[in-house]
Amino acid sequence: PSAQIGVTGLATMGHNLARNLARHGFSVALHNRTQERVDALVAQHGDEGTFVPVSSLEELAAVLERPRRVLVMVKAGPATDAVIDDLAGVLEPGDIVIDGGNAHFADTRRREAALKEKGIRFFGVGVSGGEEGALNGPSIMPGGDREAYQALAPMLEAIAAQVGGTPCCTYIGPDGAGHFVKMVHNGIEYADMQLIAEAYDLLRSALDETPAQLADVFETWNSGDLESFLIEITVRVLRHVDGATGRPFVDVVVDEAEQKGTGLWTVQTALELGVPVSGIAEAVFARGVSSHSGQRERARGLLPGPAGRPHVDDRDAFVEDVRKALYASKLVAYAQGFDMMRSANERYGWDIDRGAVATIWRGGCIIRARFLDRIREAYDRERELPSLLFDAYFTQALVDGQEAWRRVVSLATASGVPVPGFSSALAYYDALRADRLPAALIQGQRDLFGAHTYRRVDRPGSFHAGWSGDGQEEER
Ligand code: 2AM
Repeated sequence: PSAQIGVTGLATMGHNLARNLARHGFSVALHNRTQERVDALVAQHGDEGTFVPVSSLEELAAVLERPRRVLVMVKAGPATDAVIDDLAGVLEPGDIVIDGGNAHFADTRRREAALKEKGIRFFGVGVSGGEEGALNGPSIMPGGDREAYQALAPMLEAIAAQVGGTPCCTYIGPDGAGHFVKMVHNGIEYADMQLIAEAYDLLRSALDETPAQLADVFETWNSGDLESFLIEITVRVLRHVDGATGRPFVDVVVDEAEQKGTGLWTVQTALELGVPVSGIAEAVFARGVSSHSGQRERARGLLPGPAGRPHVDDRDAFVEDVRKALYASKLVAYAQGFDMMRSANERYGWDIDRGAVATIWRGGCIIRARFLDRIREAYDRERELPSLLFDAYFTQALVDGQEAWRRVVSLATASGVPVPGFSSALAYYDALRADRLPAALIQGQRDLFGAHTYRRVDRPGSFHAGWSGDGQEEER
């Protein structure tokens, strides 16, 4: 028997991707460290396509068509390194190893370089959409050698989600570019979730309405610019009633948000690249604050704030203000995330096409949304657009929304409702558009205590002011 692709690592994601491949007519060799997973897949789903079970990596290499293609779906980290090492021992130059796990892009860059020395072509592939997506169509972000991609494209594009006949999979760039884009996707997801949560919190604080009633608000929003998977599931969560108590589900869940670390990676990377991703960072920090239960407990009885609900005269106008504030803040968060890709292109010599990324995020992944069509159009209009905020469509949304955004942040702040996502997005917006920033003062401070020099508005050069001595400015 022979197979067109092998999958090693048949836990949920590997299992479902293997089935997805088989359902699309590809013959799939199945391997797993413990044989039971192979046998179980064949027993339960063997009729869905052509599976070739194998019991060693040697056997896997023997049954695969050349160049061999092996999708590695084992635990991220040392396990992935171990399996890649073992594979390198049984593969030949020209073969392709694909890591479809949640690897850090720096690890992918390292692995790609190491395998290249052996002539093995390594792909780091971001796969978004969870279990369900893996089986029925994820968003796929492949990074690696462009020529090798030709040998993968038919398979990856077939199993990806499809939107209007376009697969949610496209070549992203060399080495770590695919996993980088997946990481940014997750960072944006953190920001989007935080902003939706702030909108809910404001509505809940200001209006005398139940979560189920507020679900109707989000449902209405879901028929406009905000239409997205995340708003859709927000409606479902808010409508959900706890079986045991009959209370709204959101009220029985402990309000401490957990995280697995991709938000952290995004922010760490952004700091290194020097890209201000305040929206993503605030979202990561907000989860952190929520989890500091000890400090929250003590603060609750100690630190004062305004009493009572935020005061709202016109309920419908307020709801519309919150919608606009959410949209504007979301726009900032996405603009910041896409800015990371621009910066990574410079740093790593990639050529990530941001319009193409928006296109493949329209389906299969967690942040899939109507909004991504607008982003794709923005990059169609100007491929090297420096910020999404400068695209005519989005600028208009900010013209229409900025007053509402300010009212919402003001009301929240005055009433003591925390809106770190909304307010930091607005601060970023105002900093970008400011005539003068107090950075000039900071430059003066730096020059005074450390002779770090400053530039002048009226002539070129670097200068150091005469803070001591004769007070004469000198050019440095
Ligand atoms: P297992 O079924 O034998 O545990 C997710 O944990 C997947 O990664 C599983 O398929 C698991 O195999 C595999 N895995 C984890 N650590 C591994 C390792 N060191 N070598 C090979 N496979 C590993």
